[in-house]
Amino acid sequence: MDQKRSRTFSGVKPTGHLTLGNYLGAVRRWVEADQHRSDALFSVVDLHALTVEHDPARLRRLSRQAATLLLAAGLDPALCTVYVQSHVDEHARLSYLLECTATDGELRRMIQYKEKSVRARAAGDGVRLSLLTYPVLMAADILAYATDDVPVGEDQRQHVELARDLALRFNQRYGHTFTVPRATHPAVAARVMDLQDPMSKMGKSHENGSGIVYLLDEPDVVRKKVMRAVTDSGTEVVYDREARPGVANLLDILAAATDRAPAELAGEYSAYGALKRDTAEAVVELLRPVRERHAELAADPGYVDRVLREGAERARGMARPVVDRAYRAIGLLPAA
Ligand code: AQP
Repeated sequence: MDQKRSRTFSGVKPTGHLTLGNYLGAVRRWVEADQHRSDALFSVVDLHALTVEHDPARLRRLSRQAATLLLAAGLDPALCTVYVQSHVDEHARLSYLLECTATDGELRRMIQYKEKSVRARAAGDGVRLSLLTYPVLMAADILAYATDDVPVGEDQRQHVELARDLALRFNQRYGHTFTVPRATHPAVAARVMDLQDPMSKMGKSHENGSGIVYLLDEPDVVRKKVMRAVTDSGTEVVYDREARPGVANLLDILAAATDRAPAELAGEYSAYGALKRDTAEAVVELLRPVRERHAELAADPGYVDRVLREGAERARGMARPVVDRAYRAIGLLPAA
């Protein structure tokens, strides 16, 4: 008997240029595994980029660039659905119902809210209400597609947990409506750290880019950033994320780029210099085809537009019945 293919949803927010962290933690698995083995949707989640100070023209540019990079990395519109979140109204439609399911307390506990609200206040900016509520929108992104698997980096674990909790609560109160999703993480490099500050995640919206490898960085820029990575005091190459976070981060990156195990690689190096050199070259080679394909696709914006238009149509068709079902279940009168 035919088994139903599982459903995958994940996304990337256009708050900056995509990074090596996005690639190793998420995008590469979408390309190599998820789009082949499941019914998969990948979205440029642009509404999430509105939760902090933003420039409209830059947001438009970054949204297009992110979509182009997803295709350049190897997402194939014949295998999966690639689209922009704001092109599909169902996300925002469902989000409100989930706001009526979530509690103020559970949103205030979100680590990203705590960290980013401190940052916004320190910069003298107001804290947008959407910074508090966007994990509910993310839950809507996931639940609208009856998603089984959410392939994400480690930093998104808490948000996917919230989506699970909301699905279970809604189902319990109003009858079975949503599939309960689960997060999946890569075995290695689920949390790539900033090369200049190995205690912080490599994040695309961070202001100082010297510890961040962007997917579109030129090879020499990648080499420079990796060679200047902060390592730990000591000279021995050992894999210990707690005691030697800088070296462990390089080992994670090299391991992910070469499909090896970080602890095993550690045994092959006796000095930081050689480890940095090999890591730099491995990253340059890993990103080379993505950069090259991006240049080709960026020269053909009509193709990217078409993919996004068709993707949004497909996505709408998948989300609408689920969201309509939720509207009925919660007690809203169907339009005659
Ligand atoms: N450093 C990382 N290591 C592993 N995975 C990562 N991801 C992000 N950074 C790393 C994963 O990439 C997917 C898309 O991420 P995102 O666009 O939601 O977040 P971001 O790149 O971290 O962007 P920001 O704006 O800089 O976010 P904050 O401010 O939250 O750091 C996700 O699957 C994510 O896990």
